[in-house]
Amino acid sequence: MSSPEQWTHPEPGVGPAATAAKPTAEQVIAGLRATSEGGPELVQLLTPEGERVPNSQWDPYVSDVTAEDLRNLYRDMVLTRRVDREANALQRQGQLGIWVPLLGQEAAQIGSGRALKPQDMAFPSYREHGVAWTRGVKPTELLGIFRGTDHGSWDPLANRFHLYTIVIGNQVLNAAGYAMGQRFEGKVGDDDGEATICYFGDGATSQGDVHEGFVWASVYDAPLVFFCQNNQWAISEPTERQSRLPLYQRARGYGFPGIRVDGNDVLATLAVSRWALDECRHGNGPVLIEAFTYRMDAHTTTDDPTRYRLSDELEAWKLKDPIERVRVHLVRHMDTENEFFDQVQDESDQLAAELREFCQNMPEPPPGRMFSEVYAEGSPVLDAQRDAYLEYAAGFDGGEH
Ligand SMILES: Cc1ncc(C[n+]2csc(CCOP(=O)(O)OP(=O)(O)O)c2C)c(N)n1
Ligand SMILES: [Mg+2]
Repeated sequence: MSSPEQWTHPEPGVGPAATAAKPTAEQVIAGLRATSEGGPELVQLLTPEGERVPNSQWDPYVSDVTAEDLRNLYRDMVLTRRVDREANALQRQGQLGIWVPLLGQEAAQIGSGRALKPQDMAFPSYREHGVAWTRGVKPTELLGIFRGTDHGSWDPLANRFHLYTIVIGNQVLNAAGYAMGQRFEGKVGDDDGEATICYFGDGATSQGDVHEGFVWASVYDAPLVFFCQNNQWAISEPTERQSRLPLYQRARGYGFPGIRVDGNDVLATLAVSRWALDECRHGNGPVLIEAFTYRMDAHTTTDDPTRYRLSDELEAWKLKDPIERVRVHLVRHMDTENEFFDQVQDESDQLAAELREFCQNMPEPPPGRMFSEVYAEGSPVLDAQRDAYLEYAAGFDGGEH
């Protein structure tokens, strides 16, 4: 009989084939528990206890990071978390239709987002509020999507940050096409080259779109960093239901490098993302990064994770909190005083107050907007539908319902 270990990560030629083994209940639980371990291949520069791990391969990519820079990364993560918590509360108060929490994924998003250069392009899924922050998208600009009043109110080209994509994995095709364009237009090849980064989840790796994106990007050497945030869950499905191999190892089958980084370590994520983006901008793409992290809250505000996962798993991951380890490191090793932490706290209070104020006073969109904002130009059929709808809507009090 295969051991739980073999069942979870079978090696070729060792033990029975994974597909032939029917797991026992104990093996299933052992497999689920394996989610808390990143394995020996995990790149980590800052331990959960806030200690720096020297690493000759990856240190050069963050050797320029000063205490001031690390404080800024800390600030980015705290503000991002605060926006997330506030928006979550606003949904509970009926101000938003739904919210998608990023709690726990701050380091994966800030580390990779801050590795981007201004000319790079990013394609998010729907949880990338931290990456949005690094691309200069205002937190208030995210709210319309979750209130159901728009599909995102930022300019994707100006921010170099595409609109959110709810259809799982679809943005991987968009990003592959975009990155192929960067290649065809000669925008790769040196330090000033362009690169694209595409965010998706562990569950998305089971989608055909992601496979197709991997194939196209690979055979056209597209400058594309596939950034998979393995937060261990796809709603209620654990990663063990997506793959028999650690996800980063899938890259090998497509012919490009794959690497697993501690997604709760902002420094390691920054280092690995800088390397991957650099490879891409010099023409050596694509690259797959698996950021090993954990979704500490529900999938969305419509989900109740207590129905499908054990609370001790969450407790174990709390000890690996992405923000706490940086805080400890700053205090112990970088002479950071309480004054700095208080200041970041004040700033986050202010940001939360602004978000609340904005959300509570968001104007209702005019009834005709759904017709004017979808197509570049109208059509006789659409115009007729709009006119009929506006006439119907005008029959109600105030003409708005
Ligand atoms: C094509 C498609 N199928 C199903 C869904 C429903 N759905 C929304 S999120 C989700 C799970 C995604 O999990 P993962 O890729 O791990 O991303 P995470 O939400 O954990 O960030 C599913 C199945 C969808 N949005 N699109
Ligand atoms: Mg997931």
